Amino acid sequence: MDKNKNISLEDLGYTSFFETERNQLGLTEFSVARVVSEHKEAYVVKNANGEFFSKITGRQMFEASGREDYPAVGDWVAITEMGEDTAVIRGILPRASMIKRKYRDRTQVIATNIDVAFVVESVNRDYNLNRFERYFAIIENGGVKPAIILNKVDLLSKEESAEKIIELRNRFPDVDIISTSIVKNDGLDELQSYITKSKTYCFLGSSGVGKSSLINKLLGNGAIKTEHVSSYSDRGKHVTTGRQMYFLQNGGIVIDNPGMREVGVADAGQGIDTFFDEISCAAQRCRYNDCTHTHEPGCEVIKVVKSGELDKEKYSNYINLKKEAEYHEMNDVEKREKERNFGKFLKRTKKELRDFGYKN
Ligand SMILES: Nc1nc2c(ncn2[C@@H]2O[C@H](COP(=O)(O)OP(=O)(O)O)[C@@H](O)[C@H]2O)c(=O)[nH]1
Ligand SMILES: [Mg+2]
Ligand SMILES: [Zn+2]
Repeated sequence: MDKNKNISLEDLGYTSFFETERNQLGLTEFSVARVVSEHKEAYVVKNANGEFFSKITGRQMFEASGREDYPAVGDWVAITEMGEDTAVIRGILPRASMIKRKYRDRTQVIATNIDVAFVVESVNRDYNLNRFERYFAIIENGGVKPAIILNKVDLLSKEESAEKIIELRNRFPDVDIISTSIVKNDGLDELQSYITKSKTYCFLGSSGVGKSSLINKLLGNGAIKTEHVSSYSDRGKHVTTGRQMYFLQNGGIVIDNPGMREVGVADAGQGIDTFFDEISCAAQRCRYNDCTHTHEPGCEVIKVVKSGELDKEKYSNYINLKKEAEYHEMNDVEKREKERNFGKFLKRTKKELRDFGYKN
């Protein structure tokens, strides 16, 4: 813990944005610290005085109405230091950005106050362009800049990986792409120099794509350091969520995440439109205001797909993501109505099929 004694709040990502908020909220009597890891009902927070094992106050827990009201990795919190390494969290400073996803009907905050989110995919297992877009939707929705890391390029020939990169460039012309291999040490310098001092970078992607391996390489000293987490283990069982912030030699701040199987875009309707801006632009010229861009006459979106200006895959993924977000936006009555209609539709179809002589 002592090794970080000289670190300043700015080194941890503190900016005038947070200072202004802190003053406006009258929190100047408290110290501020950044949440570096999340455990069961507890957090490790860090500031110039060191790291503190912290819990939130009962009152704050009482006031929290949803998951978003609890601290998350990346948050700036007002604390009361209770001793050399324990503290009480009094409140969360407003967030400059927040990445969240819908998971089993709940909203989960993945990380906050992020500058850039790297979406990592490896070239081998279930490589999928649509998944990138799913991540971009929640990233844009949170006010964060997305970037792509294409990892494990050692598993492809030079030609194959060049082809993959061209495909990515065509599909995502506005997103930075870095291709890497921890086996051949490819692209690691590029990644290192992409990361700048006092900015925060979040690594997202499925389990096994190499997020932790890449962060280990960036840390440059072997295994991911977890000693500050385990040093608290004598205080009871504090299960980590696996989200953890690391500080690089060059001053960059990175957050590792456990792999995610599902990336629900339910709350990210706005993010979908922002990311697919060429579609939203065309959509403004559609004949009908409530155009779903699937079958309507005078639909400008369908027109750009037909003309080849817009990638067909990209279009169909957009429609799918929008449907998913809209379904979640519907209230329960509407959902039941929709399901009932679908049930009727199935019944009708089955009857029609029977009338045609089908058995089922
Ligand atoms: N061939 C190859 N394997 C890699 C590369 N990066 C990571 N791996 C391996 O992929 C597996 C999963 O890596 P890990 O960092 O734990 O993935 P995470 O779940 O995204 O954190 C490990 O066995 C790594 O050694 C790479 O660039 N090339
Ligand atoms: Mg990992
Ligand atoms: Zn339309």
